[in-house]
Formats: sequence, structure tokens, C-alpha cells
Amino acid sequence: MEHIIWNREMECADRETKNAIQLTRLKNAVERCYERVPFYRKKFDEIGLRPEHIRTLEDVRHLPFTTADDLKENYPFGMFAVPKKEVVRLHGSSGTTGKPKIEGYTRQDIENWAEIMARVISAAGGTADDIVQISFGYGLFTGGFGLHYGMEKIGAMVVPLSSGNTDRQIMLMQDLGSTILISTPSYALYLADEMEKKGIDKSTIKLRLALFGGEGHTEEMRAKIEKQLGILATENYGLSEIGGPGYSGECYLKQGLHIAEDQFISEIVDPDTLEPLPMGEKGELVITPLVREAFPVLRYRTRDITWLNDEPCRCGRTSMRMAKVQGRTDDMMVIRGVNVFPSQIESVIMSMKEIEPFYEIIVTTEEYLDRIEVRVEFSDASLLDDYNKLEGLRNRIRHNLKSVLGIDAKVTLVTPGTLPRFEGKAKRVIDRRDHK
Ligand code: DLL
Repeated sequence: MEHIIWNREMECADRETKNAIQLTRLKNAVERCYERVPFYRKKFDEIGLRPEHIRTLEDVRHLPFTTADDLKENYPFGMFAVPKKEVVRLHGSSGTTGKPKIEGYTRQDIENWAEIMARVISAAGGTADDIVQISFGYGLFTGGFGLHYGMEKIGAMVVPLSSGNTDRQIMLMQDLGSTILISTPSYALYLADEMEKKGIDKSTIKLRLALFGGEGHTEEMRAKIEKQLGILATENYGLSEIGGPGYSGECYLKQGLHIAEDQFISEIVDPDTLEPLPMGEKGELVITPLVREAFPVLRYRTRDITWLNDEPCRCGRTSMRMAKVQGRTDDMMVIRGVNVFPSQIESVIMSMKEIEPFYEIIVTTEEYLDRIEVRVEFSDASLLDDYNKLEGLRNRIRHNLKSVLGIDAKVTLVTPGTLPRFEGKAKRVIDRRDHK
């Protein structure tokens, strides 16, 4: 398989060159924010900072942070840096409750977005010969359009199916011979499961590659999907507040997500003290987009936990890489004093053959104590007739969860096919605690 480096000049540049590009662009971005966004001018003035104080890349740490709350308070257009008539597109967070976070793009922003998407896609192994089924929603969510532009840019044939209608997705995948699938990992899992249920032979589909994003997944889940569909699955990451996907993506070697360093400065900070952490240490990812015209945020706190790696990759790219997101600072549950991440539970579930990869986590308060319940489907429907076997399985799951989480979880086994399936991002944690 031929592997294309879309923009060799940027993706393989040496550190000195990249630093020079970043510094020039950072100064511009800071000036732009100060001059055009009253929110930033006020923040700068409060701490006595002026754009000319930013002289080196390290000075980025003097800039104020931006949070999701800042975006909410300035909803919908308060943080735009261009007049509305220069904005050609709005996108926003995929949140289903409350107001979305709205951000905008100028024509140049869309062009810059397509460029970094083309890099992510090429790094994963996508080429002009591919037929690409985009099963991300097209809408305010940035996933559908982002991947769409990148695919068109590299010259692939795009099938903009959007999400949902799984039967039709499978039919078109067979009829058109789609070679790449774009979706959330949860949707790919659902799709693979449906195909298996329908007894569809892998040889009737031509899929070879998937680009997953929009949510995390464990390595165990990736391996399962890759095996079920007979494909290579890579992962890419981004968030609407910084323009959507395109910020980072894995190459075919799957050794961390390559970051578009000419368009973004990345930092890792301690989520409690907000102090920057050294390269390689785990903490909250903070991103400063460098070239965004319509919506130029500074030091955006993503809430996503990861770490960075500055070593060049065997694929030839020198770009800084981020590790797979470990979780969000806000999806860590503290159960009776113990930190629990949903991904730990997913790992246990994926490692057991007797249960399906679909699960739900329910957190409640009972008599002032937090309790966690894991609902999972058993695979073999005939177990229903054998109470002892079912109970044995339930105890094994409980035991495995306890050894990973360090706390006792209630395990409820349900019949195959009864837990919710997801067409977009999964919502697997239901938190019913009085305090959260
Ligand atoms: O999910 C942007 C995107 C679309 C990225 C398609 C990749 C592909 P939002 O809806 O604003 O934007 O949600 C952003 O989703 O802060 C992460 O918590 C999570 N997320 C996105 N990609 C990944 C990933 C898009 N690969 C939020 N791994 C982010 C883990 C991810 N979490």
C-alpha cells in the first residue's frame, strides 16, 4: 500500500522551522483576539497583558485560558472576530441538551480545515482511489462536513450517507463497494454487529479502512471492530470549539495522533493547578488555534486527558503526537472515593468472550453511598435456561471488574440485543446520583 504524506513541507518540518511558523502565527492570533474580540481585550486588560508581550512560544503560558463557560456566556456571536458577512458557515457542539457551542468559519477557515483533514486522511492511508462512506451526521456537528471536505480534497469518491438507517448503509456499502468507513467507533460496532446478525459474508464488502472519531474507544474495542470487519481502524480527534476534526489523527502505524502543529499550539496542564506540565506527562490538553479567522480562541481547555510526544514517527512525519484520549476530566466518576473511568469498564467487558460489547453504566446513590451498576448483554441466548451458568458468568464479570476498578459493582445481565445502540456518539453512562 502506497502511503502519501499530504503536506511533506509541514508534516516533516524540523523543530526550528515549526517554531518559527508557530511564533509568527501566534503573534497574529493574539493580536487578532485583542483587537477584535471584546472578551479577550477585557481579559488582557485585567491582567495588564498586551499583544506585544508575547515574544516567544513559551509566552503562550501568559495568555488567559478559554473555557466552555466563556463560550456559553458569549453565545452565540460574542466571540467572533469577523463581521457576520465574512462568515460562511456555522458549526457547533453535538450536545443534545441546552444551547450548543456555536463557532464560525470564513471561506479561508474552511480551506484551512480541508487541508488538515486531507493530512489526517492521507496519514491513515486514504487515497484518491477510495470510495468513502461518511456515516457521521451532517449538521451542526463538525464530523460529517470536516471529513467530507478532506476526502474531496484528496480526490476520493465521497458517499455522504450521514448517520442512521443501518440497513441502507449496509446495502450501499455492498453495492457501491465502499472502501473507507467514517463513523464513531460505537456506530461501527453496531454496523458490524448487524452485518453479523444478517449473516453477511465479509467477502461481499470491500471495506479496508475506517477513520474513527468523535469519541474515544479502548484498544480492545478497536481490535474487535477491526477483526469483525476485516479492516484497519485509525482514530482522529478534534472538537468544535477549535474548528472540529483535523487537529490530530493517527497514521497507519497507530502510534499516537499526529498534530497539525502549523495550525495549533498544544499544551498539557495540570487540571487542578493549571500549571503547564513537561512533555510526556499526562494532563488536560489545552489548544490554541493559530490560523482561525472567524473564531480564534486562545488556550482552549479541552477537558480531555492525554499526553504529548515529540519524537518523530516511523512513518516519516515529525509532527508532535498526542496519546489516545484517556478520558475527560468530567467523565471520571468518583465512587466511594475511588476514581473510575468508563474506559476501564469497557476494557473488562471487551476482554470477555461470553458477553457482547454493548454496555451501560448506571450510577446511583443508595443510603448516602454511591453505587455503580454495569448492565451488559450475554452472548449465548440459551444461557437464559440455565440459572447456574448465568450466575457463574455474572460473578466472573463482577470479579474482573473488581480487580480493575478496586470497588464492587453490581452486574446485571440482559438478553442480547436489548441495550441501546448508537448511530453517533454513544451515551453509556447514566448518572442518577443526587450529587455529581
Ligand atoms: O467530536 C469533533 C470530531 C468529529 C472529531 C469527528 C473527530 C471526528 P465535538 O462534538 O465538539 O467535536 O466533541 C468534542 O469529543 O472534546 C472529546 O471529548 C471527544 N472526542 C472527539 N474525538 C475523540 C477521540 C467532535 N478520537 C469532544 N477520542 C472532545 C476521544 C474524542 N474523544
